[in-house]
Amino acid sequence: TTFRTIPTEPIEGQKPGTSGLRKKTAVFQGHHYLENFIQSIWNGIGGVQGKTLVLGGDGRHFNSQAAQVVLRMAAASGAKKVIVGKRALLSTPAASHLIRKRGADGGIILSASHNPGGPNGDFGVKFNSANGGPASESVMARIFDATKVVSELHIAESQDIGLRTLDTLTLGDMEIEIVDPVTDYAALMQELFDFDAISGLFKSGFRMRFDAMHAVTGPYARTILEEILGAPPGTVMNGLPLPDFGEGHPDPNPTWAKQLWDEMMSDSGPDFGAASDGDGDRNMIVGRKAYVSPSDSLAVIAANATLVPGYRDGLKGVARSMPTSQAVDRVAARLGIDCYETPTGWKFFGNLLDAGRATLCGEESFGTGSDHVREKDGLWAVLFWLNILAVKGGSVAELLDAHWAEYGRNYYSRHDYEAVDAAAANGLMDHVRGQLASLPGQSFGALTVETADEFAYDDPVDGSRSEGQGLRIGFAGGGRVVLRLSGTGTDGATLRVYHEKVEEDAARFNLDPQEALADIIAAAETIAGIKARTGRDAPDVIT
Ligand code: VG1
Ligand code: CO
Repeated sequence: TTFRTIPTEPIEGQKPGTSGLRKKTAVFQGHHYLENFIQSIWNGIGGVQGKTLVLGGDGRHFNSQAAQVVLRMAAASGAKKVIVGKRALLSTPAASHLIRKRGADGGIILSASHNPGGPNGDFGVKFNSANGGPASESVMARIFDATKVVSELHIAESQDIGLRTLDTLTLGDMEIEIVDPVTDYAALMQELFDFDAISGLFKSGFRMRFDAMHAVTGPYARTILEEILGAPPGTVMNGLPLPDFGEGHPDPNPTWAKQLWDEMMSDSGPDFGAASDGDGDRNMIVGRKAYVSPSDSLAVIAANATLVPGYRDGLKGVARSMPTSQAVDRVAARLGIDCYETPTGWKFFGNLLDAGRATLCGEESFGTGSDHVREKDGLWAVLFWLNILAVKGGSVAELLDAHWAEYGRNYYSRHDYEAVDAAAANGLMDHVRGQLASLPGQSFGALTVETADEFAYDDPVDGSRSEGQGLRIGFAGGGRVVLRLSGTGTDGATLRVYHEKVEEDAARFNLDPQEALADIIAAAETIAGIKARTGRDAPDVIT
């Protein structure tokens, strides 16, 4: 094998966001774009000489070609071994598990997650550390610094490596082990959950639909739900991974998982519905005519965790991202365990999980997970719900009602304004930032502002500080508005406005969240001037 050193020049804008580097596919296919970034990862982490890496992706357009580049560049920089999923596929949680199980030094996940794929869609590269989780902010900063000075690429000259059969190959001195992407992950799920109880549930006639959205979870869901747990064939819909996700937007929410949503909202719908995103780390949970907001899902899982074998001994603590509703806080208070509030993005949970301070984590953006891996995990959350329902009996709606009766309901909704002019979005944030000092004490209708600040996080484990993590406005009675700009979009800016309101009156537990939150939504508009500044009458996506 010949190794070549190729001169290159830094490419501007290779700054990783909330979850790795995400750009239009065509940008990633540009001259040296991917190569520069991969080389910068190696350079930023002090090289890959002698290291073992895990590699896989969500199967989107350019996944296979990009995987070949990573293999050639790992070999040329002296990596000892790369463990790669067959056909270069691995869901994000499966990659996280594989890194941990094999004691690898890290991993590359080729994914733009919930963003659309295809030649006109998005591509992405994530780097995970030896704990299996997204690399910390400081590691990502070193990688970004490396992109600014990268001057040469090291790459092996070789034919494409065949990744279609389980095998162990070599490229130069580097070993390449091709593994089944599903096997180890399915075994982990079997350790955590009561598979007998869940298969009993399916035997009893319980009907489920799982929408894999033509993304990576198709093979995982078919193996686990249909083959191992005995759910009837056809339980998994859109189960064939496609490079463009069937021209869909692989984001499991009521807007993009419309087909599943419509089935679940019908009187004759299945008992239980779920969906996952491009790379398998998100989940949407929905019962017959009963949508479970991701924040509520986290709270319900926390409240019922000891019903599940892997969590029988209880939770060490819980953590949620700042914009996630405070429903889980009430459960933590009742359980007498700590509840941490972190910035958006899974990388902030890693230290809490590693230090044994938190067992469960969640985000309002359809992300739930635990210390079984270091990523959010879509199918894990689905199995958690199935396990709870199998033990408790009853419907999703009944489970939710019982939860609210016990803890109260945190009404919650996120409004997204996508592809907004970046200057206008920054102007809006500045406009709100400028009011933070004067907002407390002001009233908007019946609401009075109690607190207003820009969220900064002090990591209790390593002492690092992360500033500028979202503007938050707290009202008397526990209501909140949070505003932040997305770190995963690839078109202009995406404004996210998060609304929350606490309801303790049982007679008001079954309102439409948009109605229940109307005064909070109106206050956000008055404070931020969203319509005028974005030029939009309404959000693009409401979750
Ligand atoms: C979004 C979500 C965030 C999530 C991130 C990655 O980030 O809001 O909660 O961690 O996506 O998820 P942002 O910066 O666009 O709000 V995934 O499944 O796209 O890796
Ligand atoms: Co994802």
